[in-house]
Amino acid sequence: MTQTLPLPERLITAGRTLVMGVVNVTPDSFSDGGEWFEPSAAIAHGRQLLDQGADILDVGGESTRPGSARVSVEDELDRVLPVITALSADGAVVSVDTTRAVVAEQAVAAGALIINDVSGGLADPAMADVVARTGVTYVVMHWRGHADVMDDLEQYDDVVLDVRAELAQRVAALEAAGVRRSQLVLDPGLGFSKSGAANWPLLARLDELVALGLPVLVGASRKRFLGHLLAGEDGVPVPPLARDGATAAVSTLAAMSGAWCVRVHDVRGTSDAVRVAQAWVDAGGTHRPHITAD
Ligand code: PMM
Repeated sequence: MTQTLPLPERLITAGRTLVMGVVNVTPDSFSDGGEWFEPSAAIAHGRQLLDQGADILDVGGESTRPGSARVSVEDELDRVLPVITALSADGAVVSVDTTRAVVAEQAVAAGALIINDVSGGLADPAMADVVARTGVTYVVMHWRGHADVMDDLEQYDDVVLDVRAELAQRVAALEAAGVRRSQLVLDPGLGFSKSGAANWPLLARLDELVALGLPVLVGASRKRFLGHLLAGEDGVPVPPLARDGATAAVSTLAAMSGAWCVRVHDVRGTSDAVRVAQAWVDAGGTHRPHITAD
């Protein structure tokens, strides 16, 4: 049986890995903090990302930067709703990056077609019900705790097997709560309770996650482990804006490994990267299937 997410036809039939462009409406995101904080600037930024080839726009109002404090529900709603309303009205496929059920529900009412929950439903017990009732696509990311504690929750026996098992548990719990399997997308949660080295096996063995039979989203963009990889002899990580080449390289390899979608800040580079990967595959290069599953 082929799985089809509840998304517009043009995304289902794209025939390549999709590109999700990040629209952070926050004053303190780790990689583009504050640049698009005003709703009007965030809306303009979203439109620019669409022009650059984004298939999905991911609108978030709460920073997940390691160590950051939570924002209030009211502030989060004030940040994301005007942006989601405007971009959805343009015809964009919008996802809301939130761990809160009330924010997710209002975002869907404002036009969001995807709930992107970095906690995979663990942060808010009411989330599963919102996902079940709205019937939208739901990104289940691997997560062990909020930003203030996540760096202390990094113990794994085998990071790939542990992340896969914990995601499978989330899928079972969500299905038991009435969520349909065909709504679900999995995400290894790069950088979330994972130190630099732990991120590489999750990428190199992405096929083990893809083998669970659900679409997989990869969010490597500008993350710390790429900054460390590119550090000079002094060992100082390169800054977030200098990580876009590495991000595009990860996008290419993730696409070749069966990723359904990649979440990035620099849409232009990754939009090119996923097209290169698809041309390679179309010309007979080795690949693993994306989107569809048995
Ligand atoms: N990473 C961040 C935020 N949201 N969502 C998903 N599904 N996967 C991720 O890896 C992810 C995410 C943190 O990055 P940002 O501060 O640049 O948005």
